[in-house]
Amino acid sequence: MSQAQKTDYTRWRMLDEDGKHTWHYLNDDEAVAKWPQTLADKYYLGLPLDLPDLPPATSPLESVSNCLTFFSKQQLPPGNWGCEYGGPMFLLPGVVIAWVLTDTQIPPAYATEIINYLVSQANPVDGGWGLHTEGDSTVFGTSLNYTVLRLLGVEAEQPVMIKARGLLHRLGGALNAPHWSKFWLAVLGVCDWEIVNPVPPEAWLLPDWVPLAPWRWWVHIRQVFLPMSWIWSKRWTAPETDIIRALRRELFVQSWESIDWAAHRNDIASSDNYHPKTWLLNSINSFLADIWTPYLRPKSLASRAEDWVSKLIDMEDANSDYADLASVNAPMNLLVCYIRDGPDSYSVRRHRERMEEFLWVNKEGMFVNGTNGVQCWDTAFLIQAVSAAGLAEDAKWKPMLTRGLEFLDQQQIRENCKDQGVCYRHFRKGAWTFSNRDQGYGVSDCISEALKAVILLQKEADGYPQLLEDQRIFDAVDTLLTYQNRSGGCASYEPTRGGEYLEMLNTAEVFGRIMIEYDYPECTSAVLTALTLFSKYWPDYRRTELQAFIQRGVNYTKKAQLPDGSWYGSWGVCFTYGTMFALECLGSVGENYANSMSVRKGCEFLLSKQREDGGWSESFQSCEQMKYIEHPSGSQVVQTAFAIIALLSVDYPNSEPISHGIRLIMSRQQANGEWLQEGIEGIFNKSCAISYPNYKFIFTTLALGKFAKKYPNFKC
Ligand code: LAN
Repeated sequence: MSQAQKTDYTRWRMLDEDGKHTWHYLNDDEAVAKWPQTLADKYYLGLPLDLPDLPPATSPLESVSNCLTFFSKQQLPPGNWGCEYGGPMFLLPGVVIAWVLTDTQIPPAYATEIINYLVSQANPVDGGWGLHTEGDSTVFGTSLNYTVLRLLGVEAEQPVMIKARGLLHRLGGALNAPHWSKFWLAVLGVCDWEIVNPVPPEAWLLPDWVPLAPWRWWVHIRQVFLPMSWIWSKRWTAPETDIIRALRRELFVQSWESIDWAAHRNDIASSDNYHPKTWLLNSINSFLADIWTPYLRPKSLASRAEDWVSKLIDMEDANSDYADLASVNAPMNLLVCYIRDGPDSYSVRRHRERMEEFLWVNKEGMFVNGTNGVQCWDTAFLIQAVSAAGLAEDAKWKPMLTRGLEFLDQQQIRENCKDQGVCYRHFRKGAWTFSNRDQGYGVSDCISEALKAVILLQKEADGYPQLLEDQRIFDAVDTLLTYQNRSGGCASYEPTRGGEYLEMLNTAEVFGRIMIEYDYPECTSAVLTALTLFSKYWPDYRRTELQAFIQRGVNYTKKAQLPDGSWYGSWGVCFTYGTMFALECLGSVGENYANSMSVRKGCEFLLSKQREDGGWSESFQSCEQMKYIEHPSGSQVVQTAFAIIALLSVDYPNSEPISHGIRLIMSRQQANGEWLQEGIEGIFNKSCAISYPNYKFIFTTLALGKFAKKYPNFKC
């Protein structure tokens, strides 16, 4: 297979069934004629849209209207918006390796575009791949993506492979890979299992009161640890093939036969070592690897642990109809089912189908998204943005917003997980997820943003159908009220269950702050603003609890403010993002520039970062290094919008800096109403960037709309 091939981009279609996104390549001309490519497909694929120029905007509201003219055309039939959700470079390998290991057919169009994508992402200087698309090359990214290309048939002597291999060898080869890479390579049989630090399923047999018991870990780590531990415990390895034998020669600096695998368990390249393993973890690992597993581990205990882990995996699959939490655990769960239930079992077939939902195609090729989409999140924000502009009752946008509301109506989770206590799941009745209902994981801020959108349309605006009856709104609020930590802050999927000392057991090496839930100013703010809005319409519902919750949340928010007046954002880039949420939160309870010291400091922080052209600019590196770092290409539309939203939500009195930012946003709008992609917008676990392409439409609209409401006579 040559890397120069390209599929015919006019044959790709994205199907959105009830918020489930899958990509289809139509080989057959008849099918092409029957299923025309939509504007949204073309936009995702980077094909020309041929949209007419709109009359240039002379006011912020006209700019909003131009944006909505563009963006409304991208709305998908169920009422949501779609978008790519790339950035991380370790997700595609999991999916492709799992396909290969489970004899899943890889359609040729997929293989071609995956190859194209990886080739396009190879670092132009050294030929490697990083942890994420913006990062420097790492052994993690390079060892796994090199493996993917080889598994998909790219010859080892292709220039792109020679270059990548050269870099991998300079970084010490795959022996220097982090844990997750060693795991996949061991499953493939490219490494020996001895090189993989222990992932003992016995951890799941610890009583709940033990401070390091896995139920206390952050849900992502816990759900990845489950299938990983089952496979590790079985030491399952794929049958040897020519390509595996070839990879054994290609990925290492030394001859494969000569490697003392156990001696390299802790090797890791400095490029990958974002969170070095602690002495505690190293001691536990050596006890488990050198003493417990070979000499002490009773077989009966191992099999009891495997059985329990296997049940928990089944519960995860059942609770999400095999969609699973994200694209890391889903391919691992597929592999567990393949090993345990056989290649033609229902569990394997259903996993294969659901894994399709992680794939995305853009102009560079096919890759794997961080989740099975951003459906509820983007839809909820878009509704809020249009409402903030005062346009919710405008007949022109009502049909679009009504469909958005219908989508949120469809996507609300109606029941808690079956046996939620047994599988350590949190309440989810009345919740919304980040993506779609099937995925099944409520998140504090996703529930809140969707709830706000519903209330804004059903209560604040006239003429919308009352799709969610009060009880469903109360269900959402009841669940939200379970989210507050003792600190007053809220975390993401669950309240925090374990102490920060658990970070000492962070085995992943490449991420920070991953072992437990933390308080996040942005999540706390979302919950508080949702509860404040809710209590405006239902002032008597659990009134005392709501008031106490809000008060504690405000106290937490103030405490979380940094000495320079900013707030650190953990999920978006970065201090501008965190400060926007925190100020919105304070603004929602009546604090403003005139009456609050905290607000004043927050505003001053933002103003100190405004650039000469009126914009704000922050790089994802701020998140990694925890200090404000400007984006190398100057002002960014998205951060400019964040800053403006923040200033407006606390009544910053001087319109001058704000209008300066507004002008910058408007000057970047294209003739068809869109904004072009700029720097990457999101982050997770401090080190991995992830894109939120719809932010350039949603947050600009919110900033422009809020501004237009406050200064209706402003003209450019
Ligand atoms: C997300 C995406 C959305 C995000 C917000 C809602 C924006 C945030 O406010 C709360 C946390 C949440 C839900 C979130 C958590 C971590 C995710 C799921 C991701 C950043 C998308 C991908 C990432 C996931 C952990 C990727 C897999 C990697 C592992 C380390 C397991």
